[in-house]
Amino acid sequence: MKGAVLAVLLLSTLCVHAQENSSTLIANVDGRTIISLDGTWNTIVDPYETGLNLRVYEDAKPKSSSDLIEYDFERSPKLHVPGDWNTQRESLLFYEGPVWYQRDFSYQKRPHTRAFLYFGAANYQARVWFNGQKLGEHVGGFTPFDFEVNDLVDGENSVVVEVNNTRRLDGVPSLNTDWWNYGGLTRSVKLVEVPETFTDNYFVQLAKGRTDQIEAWVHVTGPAHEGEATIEIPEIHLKQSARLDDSGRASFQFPAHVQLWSPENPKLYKVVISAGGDSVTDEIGFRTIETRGTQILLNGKPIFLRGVSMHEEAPFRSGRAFSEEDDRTLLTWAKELGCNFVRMAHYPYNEEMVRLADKMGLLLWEEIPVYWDIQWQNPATLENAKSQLREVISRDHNRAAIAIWSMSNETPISPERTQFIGALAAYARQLDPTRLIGSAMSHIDRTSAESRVLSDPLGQFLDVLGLNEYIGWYEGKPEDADHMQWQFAYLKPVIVSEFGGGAQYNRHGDTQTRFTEEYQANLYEHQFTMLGHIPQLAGMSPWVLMDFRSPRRLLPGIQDYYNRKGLISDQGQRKQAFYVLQKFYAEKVKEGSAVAIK
Ligand code: GCB
Repeated sequence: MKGAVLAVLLLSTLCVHAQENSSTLIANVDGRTIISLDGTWNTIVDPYETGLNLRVYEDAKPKSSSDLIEYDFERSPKLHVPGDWNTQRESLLFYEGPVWYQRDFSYQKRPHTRAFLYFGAANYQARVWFNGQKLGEHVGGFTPFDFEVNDLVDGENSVVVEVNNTRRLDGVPSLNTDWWNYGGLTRSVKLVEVPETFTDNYFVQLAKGRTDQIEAWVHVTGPAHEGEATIEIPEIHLKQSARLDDSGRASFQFPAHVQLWSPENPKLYKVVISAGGDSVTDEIGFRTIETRGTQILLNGKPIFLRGVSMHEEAPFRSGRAFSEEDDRTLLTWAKELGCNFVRMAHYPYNEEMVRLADKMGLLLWEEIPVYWDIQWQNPATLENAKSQLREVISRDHNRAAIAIWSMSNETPISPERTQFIGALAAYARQLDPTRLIGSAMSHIDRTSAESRVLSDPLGQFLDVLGLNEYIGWYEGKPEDADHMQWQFAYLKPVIVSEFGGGAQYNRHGDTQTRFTEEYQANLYEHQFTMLGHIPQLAGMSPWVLMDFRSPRRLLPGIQDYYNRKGLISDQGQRKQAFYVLQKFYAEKVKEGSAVAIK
């Protein structure tokens, strides 16, 4: 009983600290002086969350042999950061609960600088202590967060993080997902050093619908946030300054004659942002993205999005992808398919992957994990979804690759749901008025055997309608697609954001035998016939690039806890459908250039 009371008291004080210490989220951390805290961390698996009572965050050592300390980070097993714990230790494959991470590092604060502890992501909830002091907490498994550690830095430092991937009914996502709930410090951890007054974020993009005008803002934080901020693009001899207002924000609007970014010419410019003594450099591409009627326009011209959906899953070894090699392998496969577009389902991926898409010329759909059913009526759940949205937009809003912010995936229709996602869409537009807003929808009216209507009222808030449909897999036979007619309640561009079927690599049979490569390839062919009958179609992203782990996929010998709808196996083997889609996209490119020539 005493223990329980203590735990409650302790928890309430911890919560207060969390709010006190919340701080600015630094954009472009790799443009800063950083000390990488990646590598080996000591870890304590703590299924009953005993560590809180034991105060493991103090990382104490017994001073004498009579001292009772019932944990020892140094002698505990290790895990690599970044990385999920599930695929690093066999006993943790299905583990959901708290794990304590600890590591030491040397760092002495330098005069006139500030230091922030920055986490690329921790799934799902993290509580952070620095030299025994609580810094704060973060909820949401796929977005970055940081804490200022200035006054706590002390030469030899100890960081303790409790990461808890317990699924929560009120969470985003909630209890049920078709992907693995990889826990841990899944992305890099860094100590970021910045001047006392510094630019924490900036937005430098073409004005909506203008290919000759940049609209920008710069935000400066710190004791001396006055004077001017400057944006320079040396390659075009451009230098513009603007006054910082009382809140440390400067707004810009100026003409700029730039080579436009596109998948064919992913041109990036070096951009230098300075204010006071601080300066940070980025690489930014310039392009416009809009809709006109049922078309998507890139740089004012219609574009068909030849896409593929994917997960942030590591090729060859499974687990959460995090390395340059993982990212490059996945995006290179998309390129090899002939894609100019990737749907990053169902949550924000690592920043490096988005930056790589910028360089490789792939347009992106980036999504937050508002997936299936969540607590639409819970204000805290909405706040949670909003902060995940804010964090990803603030991280990636300078990437030319990002074309679409997706609010959600396959949410069941109800007034509360529509209001919830409507609020998210409005918030996204306020944070970034330049991107398109989308969502993947799957609740469809069957008006007859051969006609389907997408009338989800969510459509009113969107620029592009995402349609997920599984004709030939969850519904009917692949051939049923041939005569299917689609109608849409909103005259907006449609992206068929998912279709597909399962196939185990090298499993063969006739086109009617489930889980064979032949079945999957045939399904794709019939889908193409159907897609040809959708006049509003502006793009597609079939499900899915590579097989991925999912606890919902139980069929032994075939699924073995993998969703097998990949065009490529988890071991990198291309299935027949890969080549079928590749051929289809090659034809699309030919058609596109024929139209352009006419
Ligand atoms: C869907 C979901 C996706 C699943 C997929 C499937 O509709 O959006 O997350 O993995 O279907 O394979 O069932």
